[in-house]
Amino acid sequence: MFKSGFITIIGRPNVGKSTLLNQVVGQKISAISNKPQTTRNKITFIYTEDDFQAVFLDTPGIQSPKNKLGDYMLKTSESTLNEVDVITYIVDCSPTIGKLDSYIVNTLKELNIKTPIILLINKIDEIQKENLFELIEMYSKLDLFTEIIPISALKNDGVNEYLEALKKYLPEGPQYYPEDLVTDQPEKFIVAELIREKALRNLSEEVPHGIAVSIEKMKYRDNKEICDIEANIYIERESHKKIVIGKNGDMIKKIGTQARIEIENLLDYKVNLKLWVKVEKNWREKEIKLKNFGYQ
Ligand code: GDP
Ligand code: MG
Ligand code: K
Repeated sequence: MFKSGFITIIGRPNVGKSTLLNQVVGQKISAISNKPQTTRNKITFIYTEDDFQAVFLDTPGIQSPKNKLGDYMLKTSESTLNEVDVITYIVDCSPTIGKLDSYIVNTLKELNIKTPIILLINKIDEIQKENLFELIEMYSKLDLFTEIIPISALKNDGVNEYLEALKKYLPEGPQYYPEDLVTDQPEKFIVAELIREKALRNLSEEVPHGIAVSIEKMKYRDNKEICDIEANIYIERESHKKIVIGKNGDMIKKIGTQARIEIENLLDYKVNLKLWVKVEKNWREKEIKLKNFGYQ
């Protein structure tokens, strides 16, 4: 019997959702950084074994909506909860349940969701065993989860147990995607995510989330193993331009080099990457921009 189905991953920013998904599909697709809001829209990852296929939606972290982007992120997360076969809720090893997690827990309770919820307690590489038992007890008391599995997404610890559990709760179903496909996102989008990740990683807190990347050109040269890519990095303030470009262009070069290496790995092509920095005030507030950037 073949099993298949859709899984949504929820959790507040930075608990390790993207890291887990990348670990599962074994390829870097979703942008990972230590800044929240790195993941802006639904990304589909596909994991296939002989007898099951799991299709994951990497949703943005749930948070209280502050502007249109936040609002959009919130809606995407909640709307998927009732349509999927399994909900995976990730928390980290914080000793108490914080504000955002309380909000998520309450939302799940209020919506009275019938979907099985697997709780993953992530980053167990950062705590002692004794503390882990206390955490498991604290979460069991909520009486909300079908399974509670401690993992370290980073160290690939417990990820197989998670996949086994998933398989249990997936219904009988068809293989939706070819077995060698790991994502249904267009290449351009993945390339933009990689560049955005490198930008976020290298820039200090001064240029937080007011960054978007659009791929202006992506073209494979005929008969040559080179792909020419041109991308714009959008920032919100003129004053940020200096920071992103850096002294003598050092910062933008660093971002470009790091991104190029990963894109080359991903595409298996030599890449000629050109980056430009553009100021676009308040792009977060403009629905139209969200559409342009492919967020809707
Ligand atoms: P997301 O916002 O939930 O998608 O979180 P990310 O996957 O982007 O991870 C946020 C940060 O947590 C990154 O710096 C990761 O390297 C780190 N992280 C993720 N999983 C683990 C883990 O199992 N252990 C530790 N120590 N760090 C982790
Ligand atoms: Mg993420
Ligand atoms: K993140």
